[in-house]
Amino acid sequence: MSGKTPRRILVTGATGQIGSELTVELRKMYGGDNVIAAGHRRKPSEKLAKSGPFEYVDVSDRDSIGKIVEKYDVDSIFHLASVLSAVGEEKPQLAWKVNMGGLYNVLEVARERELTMVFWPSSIAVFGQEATRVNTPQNTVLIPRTMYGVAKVAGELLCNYYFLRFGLDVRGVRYPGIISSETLPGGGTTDYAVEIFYEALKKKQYTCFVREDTMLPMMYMPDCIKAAIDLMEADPSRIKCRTSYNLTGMSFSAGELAAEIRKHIPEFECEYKPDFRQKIADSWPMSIDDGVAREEWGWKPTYDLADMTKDMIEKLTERARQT
Ligand code: AKB
Repeated sequence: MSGKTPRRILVTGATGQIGSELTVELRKMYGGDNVIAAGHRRKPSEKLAKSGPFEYVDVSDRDSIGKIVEKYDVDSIFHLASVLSAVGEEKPQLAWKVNMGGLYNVLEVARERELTMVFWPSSIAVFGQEATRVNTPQNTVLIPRTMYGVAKVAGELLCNYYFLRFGLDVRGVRYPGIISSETLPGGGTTDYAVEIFYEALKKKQYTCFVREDTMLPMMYMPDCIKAAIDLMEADPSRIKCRTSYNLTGMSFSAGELAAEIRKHIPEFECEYKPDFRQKIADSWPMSIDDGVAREEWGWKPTYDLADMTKDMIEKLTERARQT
């Protein structure tokens, strides 16, 4: 294995929920010019555009990735571009093309050009109804019923293959739902856990698209970023799992989240009108056992439900004051 650290990084999906914040953090660590942000359709935010290079890349077109890798002499890729679970159920063909095709293209570019490292996020969507839903272990049956989950399982196996067969230093985590204050998620099943904050502050009311008792694993963005960076910085000898590591920050039901928000906004009311996303949520774990990540590379989340809620409300309130 290389054992080398990244020097010049390409981030795909840089305008997305995770990418927009991870890129800025990586630029602080490696220097603005050494982290190339790549998006597809969405325009970059001012922060992203001003802090370093930005390029449009279609991950389903291998040449489009190869050209940028060549142009900037990239040696590592954080490949975040992805169609999320809810949109993936509406457009399964697109989800396969972007999620599976995109990953394959990134791994091929990395293999051909002998890149140093690849980071790729998997998801709790790899699990299906056959897996234990409470404290779901690292190694269990993976029979997802969404196209998003199917592509994540196939992607995990592909990453492991590129590591074993070509020695590519590829690392991944199974992210739970991510809660963030900078960029809204788009098209996921866990999006309600972000939308609820915006609506609570704006309208004091939210109609949630999953049942009140729906419990899912979640994580606050600072922990999400810390996980990606800690994993990529870990000595390769500590990374025993090359599919993807289970990871979690906290677990709560939609009703518990609403109750926590009500501690800050007492007039807030939440009603529950489940739609097609309920079925997806019901097939995912309620909580995750991330003991292997903790043991092998020292994973430890910082935020629980109370800390995250307080921080989200402070950040969004401050932003509203400034605009
Ligand atoms: C989604 O809801 O699709 C994502 C995920 C859990 O992977 N947030």
